[in-house]
Amino acid sequence: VPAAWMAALALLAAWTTAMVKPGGGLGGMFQNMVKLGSTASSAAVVQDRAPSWDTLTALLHDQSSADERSFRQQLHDGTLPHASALAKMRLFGKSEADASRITLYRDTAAWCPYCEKVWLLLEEKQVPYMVEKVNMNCYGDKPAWFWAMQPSGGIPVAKVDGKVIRESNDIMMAIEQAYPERPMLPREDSAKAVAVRPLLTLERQLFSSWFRWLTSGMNDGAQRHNFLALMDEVDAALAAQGGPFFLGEDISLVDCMFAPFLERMAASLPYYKGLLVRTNSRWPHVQCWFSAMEVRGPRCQPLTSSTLFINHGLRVCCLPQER
Ligand SMILES: N[C@@H](CCC(=O)N[C@@H](CS)C(=O)NCC(=O)O)C(=O)O
Repeated sequence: VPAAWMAALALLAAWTTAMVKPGGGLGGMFQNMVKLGSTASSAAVVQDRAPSWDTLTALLHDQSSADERSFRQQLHDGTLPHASALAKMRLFGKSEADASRITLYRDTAAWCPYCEKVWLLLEEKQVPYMVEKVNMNCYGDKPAWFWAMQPSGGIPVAKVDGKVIRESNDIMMAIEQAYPERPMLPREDSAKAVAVRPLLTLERQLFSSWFRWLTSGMNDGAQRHNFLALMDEVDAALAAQGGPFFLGEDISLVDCMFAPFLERMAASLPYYKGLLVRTNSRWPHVQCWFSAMEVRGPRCQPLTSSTLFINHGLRVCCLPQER
């Protein structure tokens, strides 16, 4: 153990000694740290002087601006006028009983793109819902109740009208069926309906090509070429429907499926591969799509994550650590 660390532990031990009470048990972290320093093996009790959650809540309240307090109140009440990854309940003018029809189990840090696409759909359709958060493997453990519900540990999971659904696409379809108001897919007998399946296939192809390229240093030229060709297809698909969205002038479930991934491509590729996506003149329809998604405004704010936030998430969860 370095000398500086030992000195720090000795200081900590001295400090805790001032608060020692004989006869009781030491609590968690201090106990371990004091034992580590091995100077306080006789210590019995460290009084927990940490402020309580209630005290911290009161402190936060006192030191917040009126705007911050209002934000937290609306967040708590499920009445924020815009989407927030912090929200645990969203009402859209409905009751808590309405919201309890759907619980979305998503990741605490809001990094998972599959959770995000379900979230975008709920926000865009203004379906009231509840949220439970669990950690991703890359930064934490999941609670036992989650493993019992989802043996693979994968997210997202949703409970829709009491039924547990464990795949993001199935969750989206279940939401679409349970809430036919504000439809996000064209009617099955319409001309646009035939475009949906090929677009969803294209989205998966684009995702695979991006992810392979991003996470491997092999065949960089070929991988780049493959990604560019698929982006050309995406741009052509947007043009074919007249834009700005994938099925034309209205946002749809297809946009919700593409958004988390295009957002991550636009954040990561300039940084890791020197390729602009958001502003690349080779893909003018993709540019229009990004602009249209960005002005969805308070109903749905899909593309507001910062580049730094996205790249940090990708680095922690997906990229080889030595990069
Ligand atoms: N097939 C799944 C794939 C979802 C997926 O890959 N989720 C990742 C997170 S982005 C996951 O479950 N990872 C486990 C974890 O990190 O805890 C779906 O579409 O729902």
